[in-house]
Amino acid sequence: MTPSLKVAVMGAGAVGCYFGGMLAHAGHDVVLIARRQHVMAVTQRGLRMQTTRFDEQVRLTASTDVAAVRDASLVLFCVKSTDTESAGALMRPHLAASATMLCLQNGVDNADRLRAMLPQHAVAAAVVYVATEMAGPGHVRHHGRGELVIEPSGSSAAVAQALVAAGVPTEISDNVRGALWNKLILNCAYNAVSAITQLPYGKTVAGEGVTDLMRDVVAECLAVAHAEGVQVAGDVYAVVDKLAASMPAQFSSTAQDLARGKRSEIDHLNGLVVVRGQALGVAAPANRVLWALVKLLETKAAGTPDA
Ligand code: KPL
Repeated sequence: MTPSLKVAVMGAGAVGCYFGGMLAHAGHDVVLIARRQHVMAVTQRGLRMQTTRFDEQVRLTASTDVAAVRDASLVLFCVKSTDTESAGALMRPHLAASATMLCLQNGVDNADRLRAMLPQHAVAAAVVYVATEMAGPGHVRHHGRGELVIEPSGSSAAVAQALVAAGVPTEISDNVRGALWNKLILNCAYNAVSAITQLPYGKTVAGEGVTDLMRDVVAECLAVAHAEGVQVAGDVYAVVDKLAASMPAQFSSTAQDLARGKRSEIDHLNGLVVVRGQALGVAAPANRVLWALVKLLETKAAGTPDA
């Protein structure tokens, strides 16, 4: 039996609700920091966790007030990559000195950016593989997977033990940078295509020429990673080939953002590869096309002023 943790979830969207909910389901004391509608639903009925293993109303607390991080020994930092600095600044005055931040985010640089905001705190990167979505306020739906790879830090061993006991397969890795790039490449291959077409992965990979496009994206990403001196963990081509089969009904988080008219993380996915490639003299034309099209769709969703 692992000791009960006090956990705060900063940015309780689908990823935060799933992992925070799994810890609450296992008996840990969890508070979700989220928007009003979501907080009201969770306060009234608990969090509905419709997972591949159970469908239950999980009891936990929720607050719109970021000061609710104050008692947490573990903060699951799950905000979008676009909001890392602003969310870090909001949390900073309230955090306990001993709190550990675990960054459950897409992209490769969030933990470094949060560390720069919170130099006195322990911050660890995590690589997240999960298919989830918010089905409505206070209701998270899980379509599959749900494993984490985390960076070694002061409390990683205890955190990993609690996560594993809560049903979240968790590995501590000395090459989290390489694992983050592996995940980034997966996001670069899938997210924009699913967002532009508003199709789930199973349908995107069935499209003519799509797997060839994905291979071009992967090759460019690997060239940029190589130029950066990153040892990309694992066989990325094999991981990319298998993802659609492991979550065929999943829409990428970028697709979910665009469908809700929200700003996506594309600048931190294909956009990051283009920018880093440019700095290192590595061309990334397939990534550039995907990035530019998603940016255009974001602009369209935001509405253009009359000419
Ligand atoms: O991270 C994801 C995302 O959608 O951003 C994957 C793992 C690709 C799952 O959809």
